[in-house]
Amino acid sequence: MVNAESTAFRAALEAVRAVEPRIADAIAKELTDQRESLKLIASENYASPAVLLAMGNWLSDKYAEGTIGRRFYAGCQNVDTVESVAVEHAKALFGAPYAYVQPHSGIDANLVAYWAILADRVEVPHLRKFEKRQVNDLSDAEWAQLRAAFGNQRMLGMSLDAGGHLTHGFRPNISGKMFDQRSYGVDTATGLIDYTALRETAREFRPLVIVGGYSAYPRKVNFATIREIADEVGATFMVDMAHFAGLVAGKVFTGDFDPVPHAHIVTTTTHKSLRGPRGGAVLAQPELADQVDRGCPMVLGGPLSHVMAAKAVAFAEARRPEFATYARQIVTNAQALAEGLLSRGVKLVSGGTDNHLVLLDVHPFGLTGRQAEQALLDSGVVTNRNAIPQDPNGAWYTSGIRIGTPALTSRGLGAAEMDQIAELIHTVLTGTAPADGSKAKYRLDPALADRVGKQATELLAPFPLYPSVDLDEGAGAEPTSATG
Ligand code: DSN
Repeated sequence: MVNAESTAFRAALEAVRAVEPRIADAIAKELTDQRESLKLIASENYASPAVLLAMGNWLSDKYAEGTIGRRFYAGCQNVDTVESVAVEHAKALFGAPYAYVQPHSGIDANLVAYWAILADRVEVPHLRKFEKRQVNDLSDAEWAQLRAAFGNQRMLGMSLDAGGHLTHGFRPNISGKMFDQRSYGVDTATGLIDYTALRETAREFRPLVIVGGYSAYPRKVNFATIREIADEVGATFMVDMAHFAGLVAGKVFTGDFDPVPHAHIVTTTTHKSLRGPRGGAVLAQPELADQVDRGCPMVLGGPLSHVMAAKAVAFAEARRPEFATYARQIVTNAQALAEGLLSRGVKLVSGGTDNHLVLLDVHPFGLTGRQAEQALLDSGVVTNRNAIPQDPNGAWYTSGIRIGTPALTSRGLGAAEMDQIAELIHTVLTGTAPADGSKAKYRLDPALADRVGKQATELLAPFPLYPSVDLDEGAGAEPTSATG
């Protein structure tokens, strides 16, 4: 007998194939590729079949701009139910007084939060002068004028090379245009956040907003300390917990390391360590709730009601005790991976990890991050390059490789497999050499890459991905885990 999940996905693909077979094929191929890939990208995961299936339906057909019970469209009663259930789960999961589950992504969540903070703290005059211009056409001087109109507001965020995110006030992102930004970073000797320097910068710079959180910092953050600094200088404290939301939900980060009781406002994505659908969310203290509620249509387009349904399912899953076990295992695995790399002589930023990610410094191998990333990919190991503190190779070529354990932990891999993965990574990095004086080209013996690729496949074999989903002939196994 074919199980229900296989039946559901097969039926969906059949319906798609009848209209555009290339799309059905690409969807099916993505499952094959994900199953075969040793996925170490720190920001990716595998959502459960229940989460995935909650998205493929007619909730997508409904416009629901506005908020629960106060929409710009009629007939939103079912969207109200979906959004209310998602909010109820999010509040309970994170112990937050208020939750907003409409953001389509982490960037959207951050923009909602920034506008909420500005609206709460600053009188924003009408920007008639710039109305007809494309924002990208404005010169730096004009941006400075715009900021002056906003009250020349300042943001203090973690520097990109220390692990901060583009949306924390950096040039290529709108946040770097909206705010006059300054960065805090890490102590060069330890690789840990320098809270003393952060405090000094905050005292001198007097930011409106301090942003905590990161996308490539391998340690826990003391949010109680940063809140104390924010209070001292009168800043609003925002935390972007996109990367580690699963560790907060799973109660790995508690007390001073849980951002929710310490920050005025917390943003997140729902698809990384939290293992939900691709999307975002905002948690806030009550004084900011009214402004965050205006996120759509102030900042966001119509809510993706089908994705909010999937968020509700994912939050419900994360409230189960097994999710806490999963979250702890993510960290156990990251620490095992770090140990395995350190014992083979690989240099790690900060010398280890407290969370879901490990940041390798590949400079001692004579490689850039870009060369290392591509050589690993050739060998079936999927990672991404990342800047490291004071990176001599900049943000494009970089000197780091960021690896994370949320996805492989979802598949069921444990500490023993992490040590084997460390061996594979070390083998590839020692077997790769730069070529032609280039920061991108490299030499890697194809036989070595092939051998490592086969070992990666063997390593994954006992841990099938979505075992309950069989798109072909077989029946598929009965669901046994979050990924089915
Ligand atoms: N793209 C995400 C990451 O990989 O960290 C953050 O936006």
